[in-house]
Amino acid sequence: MPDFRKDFPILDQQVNGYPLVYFDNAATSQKPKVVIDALNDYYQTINSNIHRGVHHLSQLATARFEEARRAVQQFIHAPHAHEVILTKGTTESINLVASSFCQRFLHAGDEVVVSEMEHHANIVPWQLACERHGATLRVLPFDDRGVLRMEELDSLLNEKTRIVAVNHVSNTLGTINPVAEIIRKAHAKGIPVLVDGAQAAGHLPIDVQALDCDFYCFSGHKMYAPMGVGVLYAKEQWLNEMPPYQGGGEMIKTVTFAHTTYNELPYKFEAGTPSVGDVIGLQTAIEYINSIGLEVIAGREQALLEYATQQLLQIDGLQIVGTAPHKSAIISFNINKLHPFDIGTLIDQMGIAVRTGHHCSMPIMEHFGIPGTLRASFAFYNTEEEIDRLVAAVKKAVMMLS
Ligand code: 7TS
Repeated sequence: MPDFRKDFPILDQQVNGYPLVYFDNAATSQKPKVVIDALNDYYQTINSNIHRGVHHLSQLATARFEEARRAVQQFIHAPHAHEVILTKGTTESINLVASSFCQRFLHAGDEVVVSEMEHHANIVPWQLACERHGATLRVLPFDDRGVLRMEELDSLLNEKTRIVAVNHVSNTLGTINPVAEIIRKAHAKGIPVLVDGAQAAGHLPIDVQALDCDFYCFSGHKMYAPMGVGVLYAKEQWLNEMPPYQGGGEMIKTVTFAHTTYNELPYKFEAGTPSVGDVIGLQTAIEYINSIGLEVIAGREQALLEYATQQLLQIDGLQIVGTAPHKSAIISFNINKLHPFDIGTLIDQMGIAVRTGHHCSMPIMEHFGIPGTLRASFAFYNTEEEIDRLVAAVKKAVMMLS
């Protein structure tokens, strides 16, 4: 196995006198040097606004931007490049659909279905839309392992349901959800489905045609790309029927004070100057992932998940929150009644970065009747030795707090 760690300069540092152990990859992944270099190159050689200039740099930047869009298209197996809308991130992608799709298709008395294990970014935009249009939010529950209660989906989907929005992988429970089955069931009733792929992109292969999803959203920064760029894939048919999300430059064809006509896809949904350098960085991240191979990344992460699960369960009183049979490399846990924040603070003193709290999924905390969890989330560049250090540090923290 090659030493992937050397690709990530940030990992080689001390925190509080210890070598850094970075286990907060579900919040954001670290960036390989090739991505950092791509940003530098962009700003040092071709930085320019795109789609508007006749001049040399603008043409180069525009070409690179559109090349990056095609790289994303291939990465998710989208039929057309104009079905790839470049956004700021998952949150913006979901808000775009919740705003624009609902403006056209959601009416008083209608329903929107989400699951009980969504990130707030896949709850609140739908609540806002439901409030605006007089619709109701319905919830597909999960069981105590963190597995969706699929048997309840059929009765939840009815003639009032306008859209289903569900995550591919839960950022808190780690559950990999049966999104293909959800899509099949929804489509059988003529209902479109949005998939929040924030925790799937860069970890699982994504094929939007095989899934047949209507919308797929993800963030670059969780898959080794810079912050500030994300993706909304949407079927052309929906994008044509949806009104624009934001108004401004680039999204128009003609403007008069009496009447404005809109640009073609994808530009109709890309108002204003995009984060060009970050988009190019996203392409570099995709090339980096492809150079390693998603199957290698996924295999490494599954091995880390198994090892960490076994080792953590050796700790007295430790309970894993989220024990679905199909999981991504995310482990939420609690120890007796100790507060996650206290343990997280103590192990930070030993150089270990984990997340504590509700992880922007308060309904999951409510389900289990807990204020929060500790969450260790792994990337392929993490190691078994780092997991050993986590286990030792948690044991030490528990002793100090007990
Ligand atoms: N959906 C899921 C499933 C997520 O995990 C996140 C971010 C988002 C949406 C929002 O993504 P953003 O890039 O637009 O912010 N999740 C986390 C996390 O687990 N810890 O910090 C951010």
